[in-house]
Amino acid sequence: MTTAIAEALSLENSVKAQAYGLGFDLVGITSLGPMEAADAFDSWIESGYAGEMDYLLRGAAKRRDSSLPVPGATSAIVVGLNYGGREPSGPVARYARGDDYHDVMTARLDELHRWLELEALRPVRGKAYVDTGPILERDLARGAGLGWFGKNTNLINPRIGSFFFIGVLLVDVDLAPDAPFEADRCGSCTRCLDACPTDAFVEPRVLDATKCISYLTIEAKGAIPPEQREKIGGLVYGCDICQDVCPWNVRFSQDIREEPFRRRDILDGDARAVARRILSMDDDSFRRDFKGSPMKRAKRRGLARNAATVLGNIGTANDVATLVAALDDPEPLVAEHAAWALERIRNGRVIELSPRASHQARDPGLPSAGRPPRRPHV
Ligand code: B12
Ligand code: SF4
Ligand code: SF4
Repeated sequence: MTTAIAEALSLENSVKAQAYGLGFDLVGITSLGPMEAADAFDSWIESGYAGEMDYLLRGAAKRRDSSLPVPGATSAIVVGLNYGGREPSGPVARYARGDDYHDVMTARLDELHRWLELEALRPVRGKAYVDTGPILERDLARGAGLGWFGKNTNLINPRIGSFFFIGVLLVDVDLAPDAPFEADRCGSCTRCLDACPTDAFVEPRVLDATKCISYLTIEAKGAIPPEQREKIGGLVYGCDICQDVCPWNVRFSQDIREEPFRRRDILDGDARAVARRILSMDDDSFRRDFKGSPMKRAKRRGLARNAATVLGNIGTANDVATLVAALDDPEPLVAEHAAWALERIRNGRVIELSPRASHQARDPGLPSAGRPPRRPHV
């Protein structure tokens, strides 16, 4: 058999063909062991950039060495799945507008695992991870040749940009690794660093997550620090700004091809419409409308907090009634952010006054500048 034919029939190539057949856009293989980014991860944690994401600390030893999460595993099959960078930007980051990517991708990686067992004719010890375990996924993906670390910290692939999820299947099968992606294709560009509204990059490839809007609107559980609220602008959940400006995305972003990632109807409309809808939800409607959505992570209280913040930034007098009702939210966190938003509108952020809105703005129950908010008189 010639080398070319042997290569074509190799297990590695069959694995890749199978993964592409399952719908993944990128596939590569890397070997497990100490991670190249281990030191960078340690100093990132020590600097406090992880904020309250304690789960990152708990699995730290395994993150430093990818052979530890699954005893006996020697290889990682790393995949990328495009989630549609060509979709217009909006109040909810693209990755979170449809069904939960963890579910979509884990099911396919499990299928790949079962296929590999049939192919290997033996039980294969392994586990699928999609943002669900103690591994440095971007580092593994770079090792498997999927792309380079952009200065915005995202993994960028020269063919599809950075709007893709990473998934990993760790297996106890020795697979020949692909060449790592060594080049840095950012060059002298600094667009992402310059565009970040919260100045969250300490230096290229180092993100102070505690300043990142994605962290503030998804991971942070308590109040958004008042000095950060204004910078959140119209973003209700997550942030795509440092990816939107990236020339690799401007040029190579893809359309959505996966139906599950299409935007849910509940997220139709502009930022004010989405924020008003979310702020008016009770626990039951939240559970119904966000069933199977990654946005569930923030819980109703987190999402309502974000929605109130957004209305404080871009709301008009037409949003006052929704905010006043939120002063009675069972969650004090939400009520406090609604009061902050009302105060902002009251203090001159009122942009336009429809006849109805001016009536609402005269509501004696509205908080006025310099005074704590009062409940509306019923
Ligand atoms: C914690 C986390 C976050 C945190 C922190 C993000 C961060 N940059 O660290 C927050 C909540 C802010 C976040 C936000 C987002 N996240 Co996130 N997140 C994670 C998670 C769970 C862990 C990441 C982690 O370990 N961070 C710690 C730092 C140290 O590592 P890192 O950024 O991964 O790697 C960098 C360092 O190692 C550094 N480095 C390596 N060697 C060296 C050497 C030197 C000298 C230096 C200076 C640096 C350096 O470069 C790497 C890349 O920049 C991963 C899933 C996973 N298990 O890996 C998803 C993950 C990284 N997130 C993802 C996504 C999609 C997002 C968002 C785009 C979502 C959104 N639209 O809101 C944003 C992007 C914000 C951004 N600019 O990074 C994807 C990224 C896909 C991709 N193509 O890169 C992942 C991989 C999830 C997934 N399975 O798809 N996320
Ligand atoms: S996701 Fe938004 S806030 Fe976070 S680093 Fe990128 S631009 Fe800045
Ligand atoms: S915007 Fe420029 S510097 Fe930032 S990740 Fe993209 S190419 Fe790199």
